[in-house]
Amino acid sequence: MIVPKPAHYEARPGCFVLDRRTALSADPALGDVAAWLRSELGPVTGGELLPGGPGQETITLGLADLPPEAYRLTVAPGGITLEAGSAAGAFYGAQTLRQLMPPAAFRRAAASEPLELPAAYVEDNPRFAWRGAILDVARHFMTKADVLRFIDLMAMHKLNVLHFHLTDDQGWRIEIKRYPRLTEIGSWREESQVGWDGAMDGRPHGGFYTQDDIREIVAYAARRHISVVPEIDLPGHTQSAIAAYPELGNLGVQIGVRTTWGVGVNVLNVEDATIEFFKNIFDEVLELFPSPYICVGGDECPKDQWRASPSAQRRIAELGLRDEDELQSWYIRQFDDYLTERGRRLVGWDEILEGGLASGAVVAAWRAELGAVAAARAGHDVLNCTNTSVYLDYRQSRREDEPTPFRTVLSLDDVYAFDPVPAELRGDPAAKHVLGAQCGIWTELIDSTRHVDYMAFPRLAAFAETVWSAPERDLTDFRSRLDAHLARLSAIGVEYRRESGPLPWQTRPGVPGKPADPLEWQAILDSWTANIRNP
Ligand code: TNX
Repeated sequence: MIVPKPAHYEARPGCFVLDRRTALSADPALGDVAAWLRSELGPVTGGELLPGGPGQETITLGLADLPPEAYRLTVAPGGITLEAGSAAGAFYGAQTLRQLMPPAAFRRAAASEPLELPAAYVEDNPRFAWRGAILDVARHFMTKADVLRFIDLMAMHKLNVLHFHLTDDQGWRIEIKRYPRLTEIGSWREESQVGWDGAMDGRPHGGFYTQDDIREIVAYAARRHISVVPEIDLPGHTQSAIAAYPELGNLGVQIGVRTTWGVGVNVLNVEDATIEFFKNIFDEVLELFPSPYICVGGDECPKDQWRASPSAQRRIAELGLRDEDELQSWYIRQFDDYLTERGRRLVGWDEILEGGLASGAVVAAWRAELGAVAAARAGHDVLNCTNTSVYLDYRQSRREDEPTPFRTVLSLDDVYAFDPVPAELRGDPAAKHVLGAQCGIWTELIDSTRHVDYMAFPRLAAFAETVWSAPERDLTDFRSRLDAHLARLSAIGVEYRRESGPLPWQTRPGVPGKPADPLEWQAILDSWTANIRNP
């Protein structure tokens, strides 16, 4: 019934009936969790869930000597007891408690049926400390309200890190006071590519979060025990910044915010002033995001412009570097030093391994499982973001009526089969470097929250189980629990993908998809293998 599957679940006789007279009392240290439960359940029960008197049926929240994210939940006919190692554990226990209720408990209105919870005893503790989702709001902007809704959905699945991809070639989404043109110019593009045959939609797209919006998102997430790791991608994926401040680029000419997808050639130049500029950006970013981890991207930086640039070549000579790859590595190190001095840890995509890296850096490994294996063996902490297992922008089936398909098929069952510890590392002491995993919602082809729902659910539920639950997999058991879970998602209003019947999905009929060509895909994987194995 519960997703992700708890470590231990035991059904017991009888049930607890939640109604408007139910009381709630909590250890003062768990006040926020109690407030969250009251705000979620109040509209459903019609009651206030205040601390009760003797004899009143009560939900009791308390602390116990358990690991911080662990909890113990006892549901009995006469009362509910939730004990946890910390507020985080209590929050996860409260999520489980909610899942013991009927789907009507996920609506924001009084339930018309009695809210019966089957008596049970649950013990739970996550397998990994880092349970993330990457949300790309750069390719397509997502409103603040939709981001908050997504955070709630993450919390429901016991995920605890939002990797917030805030900047890319196609849009700059975070207000930086010192450089207002980043959002004035960089947050809008003239139009967007819609499929893979060169068609454009002919209408502007944009949006950004003010610093107050960001503070709100961070605080909202924190109350749900989710930390927000911002990503300011560099030195590639920066065309929107270069459009706003052409002096950051290599060409010295005015270019626009990018309107097409794929890896862009317009990358930052290597001037001191440019590095200073981005450090100034990070000064503001660090003020907004208390996370100890800050992502500087580092992925997909084509070196063409550096090869052609006299000043980049001068820099290579001055620093005695071998080539442009070492220049990229030097670039990342500037930000590694900057972040380390400020007590933060750099996170970067696995390309940052090429050319050497400071040991405190965390590698977000995305290129098949190769990146994760290489990073862990090199002694770096790893976030496993294996694209072939957990990139939820990839198509879900070969059906003709799927939305514009992208890359290879990644079905619900494929995601469920993922293990954050790559097969090659099992039994290897380097496996301890795997902090956890992150699923990816990249939005080149996902232009609305409805579409995010369709791509993320229910695959995100399968992903959540891979990071929270024990490594053993039982697909039949997962799928039977998922049936109950889909009823909850429906009650919330999540437009998840259904496996049968017509796919309710066609925002843009007639956009041809690019068929996933297995040979082309294999060629990409082969080139990564060559790069990662022999850097
Ligand atoms: C690769 S993941 C990218 C993203 C794309 C994604 C599409 C990574 C470091 N780079 O820029 O959006 O593939 O699946």
